Amino acid sequence: MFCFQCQETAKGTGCTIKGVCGKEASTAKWQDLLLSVVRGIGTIAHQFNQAELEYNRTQVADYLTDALFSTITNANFDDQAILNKVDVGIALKKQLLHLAQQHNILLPDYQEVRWGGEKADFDAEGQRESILRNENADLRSLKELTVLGLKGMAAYYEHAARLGETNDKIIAFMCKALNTITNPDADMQTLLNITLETGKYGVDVMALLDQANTEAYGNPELTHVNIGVGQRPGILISGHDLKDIEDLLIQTEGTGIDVYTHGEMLPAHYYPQLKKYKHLVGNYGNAWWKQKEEFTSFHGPIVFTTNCIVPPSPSAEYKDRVFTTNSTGYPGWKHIEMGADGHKDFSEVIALAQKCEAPKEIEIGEIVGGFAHAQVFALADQIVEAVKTGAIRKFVVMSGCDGRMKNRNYYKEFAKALPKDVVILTSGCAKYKYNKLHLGDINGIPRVLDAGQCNDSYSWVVVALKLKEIFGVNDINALPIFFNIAWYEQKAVIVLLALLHLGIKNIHLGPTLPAFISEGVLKVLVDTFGIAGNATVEEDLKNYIL
Ligand code: SF4
Ligand code: SF3
Repeated sequence: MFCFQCQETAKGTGCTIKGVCGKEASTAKWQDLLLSVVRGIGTIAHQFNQAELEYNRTQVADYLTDALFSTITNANFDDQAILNKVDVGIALKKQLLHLAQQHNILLPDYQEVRWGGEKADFDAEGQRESILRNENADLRSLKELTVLGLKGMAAYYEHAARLGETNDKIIAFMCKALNTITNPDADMQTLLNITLETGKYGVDVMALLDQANTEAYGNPELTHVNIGVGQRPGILISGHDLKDIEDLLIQTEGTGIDVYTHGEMLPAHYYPQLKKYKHLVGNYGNAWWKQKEEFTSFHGPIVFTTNCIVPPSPSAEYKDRVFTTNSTGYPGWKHIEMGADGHKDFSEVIALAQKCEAPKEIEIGEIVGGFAHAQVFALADQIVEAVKTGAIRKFVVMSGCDGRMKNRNYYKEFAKALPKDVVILTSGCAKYKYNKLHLGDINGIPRVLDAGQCNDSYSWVVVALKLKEIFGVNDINALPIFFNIAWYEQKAVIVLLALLHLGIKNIHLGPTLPAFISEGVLKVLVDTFGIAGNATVEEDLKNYIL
């Protein structure tokens, strides 16, 4: 196997025997095979789009987004589920090939288009389609940067689509990008262009999801979230899918069960149409990587709506009370499928919860969040006044992911060491490094403003553009904002590409730079965008804040 898509990759270069995340070599091989089927379908669909041929676009969109999403770090560890998606893809590809023949559409002669999908070839094809099939490190790097961005885009698109918001242009771009990276002769410039264009559609997909979430559940608002526990049994819901938590809240109402959010589901509390449920009682625990201890003490069922799953140890007490849904999966865990009406049936989870003890208290108090763009705009006068009087001197965007590596303590220490006139703008699970530190406020404005999930990084873009207008500067980079982003998995890749597309320069990316960025590509990113890794807390404070 070879996988280098996340920040925790082995030795900072690539996992070759088993994933640090727990991914087996077999799963990596089937994911490589699945991605080759995705490239084949994307390439064919792109030719249809070029020829303006009508075909079942929704079927292609649903397939591509689910398949890409299931290969995101910590999303799906279930070989059989991945192989089922390969089978569905091969059947879809056959339909598309048939259509191409009927309409005399000439298809490119790429292996991914040609491959017939015979079961006996799965193993050899999976190995052939490894990331290392691209021998040139720089071309490979750009192709991976693009496909990893597409994975993040697929995840956000899937959430938006579940809430009824779709956009054919985003899917058409995905197909175009898949076509470009499938071409074995694509050159550096072509690949660089498609990588950067991925960022444009990254902005569009985050805007689409923002619209879907706010239309369905209202604008996030300032909210105090309880981090303690109640007396009743609970269900813990993790991941990013708001439609799932809504279904769960509706179905648990009046059952004597409390619902708790976990990890990236915390921002559900900020939405008026979700926080109205009285039995949504709090957030339990921290970022994804602490789940082994926290799931044990939670006592009740856990539902994963997206990544990040940590494989349980063989003796894990909680392993019979975990459920997956959407693109996630884990061997032996029950997967909840979507019903024909677009809703999930959580009755089995609820019945199990009724037999469980209430969660054990692991902390008490509350955390504050809900500062997506509308809430920040509501405070705009106060914020602008604070900037004008110098009460707020700088903003630091510290969005992104959390992870288990020790060097991530940088973010906690950096947050603690920031001068009292600096405000942290956050989103994603990175915030768990500092959202319980009680960093205080500036004239009533909290010093940690949490917009929500990683996709809500979009809010900081909207806020930055607004500040640019208010302060009358021509360049977004002239604002007193420092971008110090923490990454782990591939949703952070699409967020990064989106920020680059918007012309944001000098972004710091840590705790280490991605293994999939080759030396040649790094040079381009440094020369064009001033991208840098982080140094020590002291050095970064001295160079960028003080
Ligand atoms: Fe390794 Fe990360 Fe890939 Fe898992 S996702 S196999 S940890 S690079
Ligand atoms: Fe976290 Fe997995 Fe990325 Fe949505 S839950 S930010 S790591």
